[in-house]
Amino acid sequence: MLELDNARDHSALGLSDEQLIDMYRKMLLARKLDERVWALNRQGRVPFVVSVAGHEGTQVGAAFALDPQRDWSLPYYRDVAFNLAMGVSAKDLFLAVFAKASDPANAGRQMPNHWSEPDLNIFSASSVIATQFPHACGVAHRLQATGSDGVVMVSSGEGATSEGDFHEAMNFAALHKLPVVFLIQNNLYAISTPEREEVAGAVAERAGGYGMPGVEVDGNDILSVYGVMAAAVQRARAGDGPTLIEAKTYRYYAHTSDDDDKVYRTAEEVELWRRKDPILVLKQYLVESRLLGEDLETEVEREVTDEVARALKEADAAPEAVDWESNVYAAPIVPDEAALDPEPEPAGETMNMITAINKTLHEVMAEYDETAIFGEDVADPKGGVFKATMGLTDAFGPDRSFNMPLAEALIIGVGVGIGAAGGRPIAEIQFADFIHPAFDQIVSEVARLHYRTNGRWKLPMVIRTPYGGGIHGALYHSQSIEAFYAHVPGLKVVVPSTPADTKGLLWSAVEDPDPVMILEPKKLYRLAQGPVPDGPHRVPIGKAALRRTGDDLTIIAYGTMAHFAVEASDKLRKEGIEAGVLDLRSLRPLDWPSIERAVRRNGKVLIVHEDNKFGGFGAEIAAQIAEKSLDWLDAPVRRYCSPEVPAFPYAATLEEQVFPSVDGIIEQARALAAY
Ligand SMILES: Cc1ncc(C[n+]2csc(CCOP(=O)(O)OP(=O)(O)O)c2C)c(N)n1
Repeated sequence: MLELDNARDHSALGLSDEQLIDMYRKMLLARKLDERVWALNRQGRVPFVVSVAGHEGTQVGAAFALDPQRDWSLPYYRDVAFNLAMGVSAKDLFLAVFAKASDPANAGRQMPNHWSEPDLNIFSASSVIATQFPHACGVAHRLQATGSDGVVMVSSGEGATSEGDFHEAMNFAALHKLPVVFLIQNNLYAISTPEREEVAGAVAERAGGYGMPGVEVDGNDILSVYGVMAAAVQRARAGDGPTLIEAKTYRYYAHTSDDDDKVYRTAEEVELWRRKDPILVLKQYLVESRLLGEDLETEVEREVTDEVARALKEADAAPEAVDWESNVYAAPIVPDEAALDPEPEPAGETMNMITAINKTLHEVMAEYDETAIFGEDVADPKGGVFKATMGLTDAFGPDRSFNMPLAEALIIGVGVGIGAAGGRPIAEIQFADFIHPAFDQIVSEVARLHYRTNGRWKLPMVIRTPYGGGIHGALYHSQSIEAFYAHVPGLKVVVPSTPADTKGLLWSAVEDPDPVMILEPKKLYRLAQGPVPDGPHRVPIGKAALRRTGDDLTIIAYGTMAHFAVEASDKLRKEGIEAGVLDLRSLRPLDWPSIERAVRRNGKVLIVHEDNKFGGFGAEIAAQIAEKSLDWLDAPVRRYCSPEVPAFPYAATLEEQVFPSVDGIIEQARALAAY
């Protein structure tokens, strides 16, 4: 257990009289702002309010132990007082409440209380409970790896400590002795659910399982909170690792303006806690210490009231938010030129796809010091289950190439934090089938960060994962996941089919300021051989490659199926059918001009993918052709995909029946050509 500094004397804690008065001012400011915001809500002027009242002692006490110049924080939605104490202005908070265009955190795109202030190292938050914990670890990992002595504070309510993200982050923070302080504000309820129905044991005791100190503190006593927090920060700064602090506190109002707390707690209970109001506790201390007389109290009260009124007025007068469309991407890509001719084979040493990946990773990591690669078993000596990351730990050290615990949400969440703190994360998910635990981090966090902050945070993250079937991988080593992720604005999704493109897309992805998911067709890891240019080689994201031209039909495919389509096209040519092959390479953004050109060229399109047909990516291509190029069609668009069974049954006799084949493509192409 961490030593709890129970000094009831602020100077013993290193706090000056002025700092103490300032703490009081910040608490009062938060309370008055809170009251004002509730009033606005009752007047029907703002739709949604999250209250801080009751938590001010915990939050201001914690903030005063941090240094916004070098420390980072990942506050949660109730942290109004924390943000004010860190230097966010009351006006900025009102801009968020009114969802105005100049709301610096969200530009009107998120509900209020979704903090973000890059200038104060306050990282953007979503509404998803607990996703911030892995982010905090990522930031801390980057700080640690770059030799900074910065500390990361991450907070939540006690309800959040039941989420997997919390536990995965605690584990990782303890493993790496990361400079993180987990601050849990236990107000006894998660909306209506009382603590006894959500937390087994005590929150602070959860630290024990991860071998880190856990401390319980009276969250309504700002001096106790400050003492514990300062000790935890000092411990983290000294390299001694993370601490979990459980601050016992209470919220005086309902969970949010949409909640009715009368149905789950009594007025007497609220009243009991009001007697321990953190503002009263500090005020009493100040009066007893002769630091707060009537004059000063009146002055502080007036100052704070004026500040709230001024901030409200200014925010109210600010222009409304109108821009809903910009900043989905940091570098939007709108393909405008169709692929006209087959891409010439590049010159270079012939190698397979997995070798190309490994060589490229060595190159990009040598080129960019800020890159870090991590995932399950990626570190040497194993170097990845497919050997894609072989030699990287030896070459670049364990801070830049490291194993992750078996926790996919953590892998992606840590990547978010590394990216936030200036790194270029390259996350490996061992098999695409196991990416699903990270769906939330990818869709809610990775893809939305740029948009939700209107471009104030960028995430140049690469997510690599082997995907697809045809290798007897059975139901859980064969899945095609592209339809899930290509659907999501904010992500870029690419699928190479040749070793050279794998290299080129990887270089482009690492250099791209947006998150890019690279789906590596693992059937092609050793099957696809080809020349790969030496040194930096970039294939533009959003650009399809015409592999074959043909006047009878065009096969549109990607990944393993593009590889098969080329083989099918060459065989079809021998029987007099000219089938063009358009290898999409990039699913989002989609190279529409090249698709359109293919449709115009021969009016017949066969879309091939190994994912099942229903709701698959081919449906998007077919729909776009129907919407935009119907008049050019000479035959209905055909889709050749796997049937509606989970991909793919294990026995060779089963898999060969459902996995799309070269012969299957040929058969479909013949029928289409004859239409
Ligand atoms: C993953 C997720 N599940 C559910 C919700 C809905 N939700 C919002 S706040 C909340 C309760 C959180 O309680 P706690 O962590 O104790 O924090 P408090 O609000 O009490 O400060 C819930 C269930 C959500 N935002 N995210």
